[in-house]
Amino acid sequence: MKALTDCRLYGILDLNYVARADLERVASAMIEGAVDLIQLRAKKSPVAEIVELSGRLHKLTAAAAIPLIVNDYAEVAAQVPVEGVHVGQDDDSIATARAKAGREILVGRSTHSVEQARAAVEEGADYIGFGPIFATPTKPDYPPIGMKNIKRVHAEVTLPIFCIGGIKIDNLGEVIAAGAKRVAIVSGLLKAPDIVKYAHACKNLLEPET
Ligand code: TZP
Ligand code: MG
Repeated sequence: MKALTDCRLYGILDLNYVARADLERVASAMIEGAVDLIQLRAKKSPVAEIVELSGRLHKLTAAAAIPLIVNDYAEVAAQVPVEGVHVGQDDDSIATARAKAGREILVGRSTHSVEQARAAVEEGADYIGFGPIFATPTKPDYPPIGMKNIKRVHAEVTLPIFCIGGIKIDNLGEVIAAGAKRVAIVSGLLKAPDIVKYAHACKNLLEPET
């Protein structure tokens, strides 16, 4: 399984953008495009459905040695051999997420400020999301935090940091120039006419890490 520290491009499969029937096709395209880890984000689905969908996805991600992370519901990790869960500021604590999974998993935390990023370290997160960098229809209620603190968060937090929110191939160069080493992309990837090409292009900008 790919180590988190080797991951630069985080692809998020959000069911607001992908039909359930297309899940495997889109995940395969992400994998072919060299996405390093994948999250299933299914905000409107009951846990039983997330269990079912993550089980389907895990067959593909495991074959490609790519970690699969489930958004919000750590209890899914007790039923499906996903590699991790991702929790937001209003979700379970890191400790609760680990307890619900009942086994060793990766736990990621969404953060929206340098202070929250530092708190996530204190709490024992394995990685953080940092954003939204730009305004995004995927998370419309969160004000964008901009690029100004990207350097600072990297100076103060040594966990893997995935900048997120409104990141597209067209602004990825700027985000990297502002200090980002890793990014998570939802709509940019999922709405791309050719996901494989789009992912490869993003990955090429992110590597090699210095
Ligand atoms: N957390 C902060 S911004 C965001 C999440 C889940 C959504 C990012 O989506 P997109 O479509 O890549 O802007
Ligand atoms: Mg959440």
